[in-house]
Amino acid sequence: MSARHLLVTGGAGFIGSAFVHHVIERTEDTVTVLDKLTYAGHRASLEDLPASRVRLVVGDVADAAVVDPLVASADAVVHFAAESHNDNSLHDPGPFLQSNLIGTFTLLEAVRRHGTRFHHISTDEVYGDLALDTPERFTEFTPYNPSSPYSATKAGSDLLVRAWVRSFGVAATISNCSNNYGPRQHVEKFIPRQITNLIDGIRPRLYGAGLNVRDWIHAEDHSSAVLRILEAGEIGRTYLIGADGEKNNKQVVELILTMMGRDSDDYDHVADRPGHDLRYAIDAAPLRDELQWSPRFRDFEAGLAATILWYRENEDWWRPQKAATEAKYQAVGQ
Ligand code: NAD
Ligand code: TDX
Repeated sequence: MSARHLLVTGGAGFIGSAFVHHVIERTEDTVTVLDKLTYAGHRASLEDLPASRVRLVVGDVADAAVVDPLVASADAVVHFAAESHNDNSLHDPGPFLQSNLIGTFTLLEAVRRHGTRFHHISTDEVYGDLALDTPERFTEFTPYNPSSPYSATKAGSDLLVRAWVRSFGVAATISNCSNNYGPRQHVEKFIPRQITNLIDGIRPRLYGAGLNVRDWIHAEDHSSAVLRILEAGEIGRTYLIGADGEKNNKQVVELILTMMGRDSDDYDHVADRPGHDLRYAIDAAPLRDELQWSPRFRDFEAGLAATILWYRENEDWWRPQKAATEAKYQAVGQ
């Protein structure tokens, strides 16, 4: 495939930056990142990439004047930018409506004007949750049933994309991925929070009983799936991305503790998240069978060990956010 120019929104965030690294390693493409650099965006996450192939534009996806010329000069748009943390959405939902709904709408209008290929990044949380101990998993046909303000705005953004495909013929695909882990994830999220707590001598914090199940996938595998969909996905389709990584939170915290040389019961139970989804699980068969995608990180413990090492070796990256993040949690008993 010949070199393209990609517009990657949210490319200074956790998964967006993993995707930009993946594209630079695996293709000849050039990339413009459009990122507002909110509390979750890090310039440093793009620092080691070649300036001749990656440029960062600091701006808001909900600002049509910024978005329009960037879309006009791109061959395809990959839309990661969003407010992404459930707990934040429970305390202050406003920014989620603005970035996730108005931001997606603004991009859709631009790709409609310019006839640009669009890929929308979404989450399995749009489907609500599943019971524990059933074989049931989410598929592209599972009805939408979001639980939190965050997942409701992601569900709304997916529906906008579907409507723009059907009503205006926009050339879009959607992917709904399960929980990501890996380097450069904000310390507000479960795995990096517990790793950096342990580095700081703070006991890990488990919401409720810790029996909630998440289906973990490495951010690099999410990235390879998105690239594959961009290259070979069917326009109008929704693809679910997952790597058969179901684990409950208690198991994950115990693994982190053991890997970091502590007793596996050296953690505290704290207040549960209101409306806390019980279980997510993805059936990624169409992605594997139709697009021949498969994950590279099949061993969760090995991926987790590498992630722990990354946080140990990159304290400069996460330290500036740590105290304020913990203070926010402490204020609500978590
Ligand atoms: P993140 O919070 O680490 O990064 C989000 C990025 O978007 C940040 O760089 C931020 O500055 C930027 N951003 C936010 N609002 C913006 C705006 N209005 N304009 C421009 N930039 C803006 O999030 P993440 O975990 O990397 O998630 C990226 C995407 O993947 C999101 O759409 C999220 O819903 C989706 N997703 C995440 C997961 C997960 O496990 N983290 C799983 C499935 C899907
Ligand atoms: O300190 C904690 N203790 C704890 O038990 C934190 C921060 C979380 N948890 C629990 C809540 C969840 O069951 O761990 C699980 C994972 O929590 P998060 O990292 O906040 O992720 P989650 O709410 O599952 O959502 C993530 O996956 C889907 C991403 O943040 C979303 O952006 C994505 O859409």
